[in-house]
Amino acid sequence: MNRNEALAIVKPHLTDHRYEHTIGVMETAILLARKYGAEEQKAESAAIFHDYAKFRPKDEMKQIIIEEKMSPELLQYNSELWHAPVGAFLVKKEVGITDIDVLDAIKYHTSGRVGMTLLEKVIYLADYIEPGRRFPGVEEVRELAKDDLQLALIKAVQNTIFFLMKKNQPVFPDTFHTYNDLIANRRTE
Ligand code: DGI
Ligand code: FE
Ligand code: FE
Repeated sequence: MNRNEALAIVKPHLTDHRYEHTIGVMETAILLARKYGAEEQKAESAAIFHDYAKFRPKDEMKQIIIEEKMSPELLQYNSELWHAPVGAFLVKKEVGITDIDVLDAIKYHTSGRVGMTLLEKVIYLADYIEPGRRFPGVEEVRELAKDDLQLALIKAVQNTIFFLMKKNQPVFPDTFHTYNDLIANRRTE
């Protein structure tokens, strides 16, 4: 499957706005992969399909989480989290992508996880800093991403947690675990 074939598959599942976002994530992910030594082809595929399930009905996502025995904890938190693991499942089932690295990058693109791979970091960060994103703090993360993937990622996860806390929203435990893992493995200057 080449890039245009992949984009044609994902397009009908997304709004125009979300499709533009996907293109931005793809371009950013390829640049980050090149800079930090991740596999460009995998970064491209994972980026194109990362929000594949974004517009699935909540009931359908909930059913998949239960039937596929995904973490039941997901159901207690914001349903915005569900499209990532459900997306990985559906991209395998409906699109036929079997590359575990690509599927995991999709699966963990919203919460991150402990022990993120380079590809997972690239996709998480590309999703956060793609050119269409405009929110407070994004410019700082874009600057950090130019020469320090790890620091950029820490800042992005911190901002996400701050943002949720400011709105009095619950924070999914894996998001905290991601943060703690990144901090524990931070280079000491
Ligand atoms: O799908 P995108 O909008 O491109 O971005 P995303 O996959 O990072 O999803 C962002 C949404 O997920 C946003 O509405 C905030 C929510 N979210 C991310 N992390 C957490 C979270 N919600 C809760 N409750 N807890 C989290 O840790
Ligand atoms: Fe997403
Ligand atoms: Fe996204």
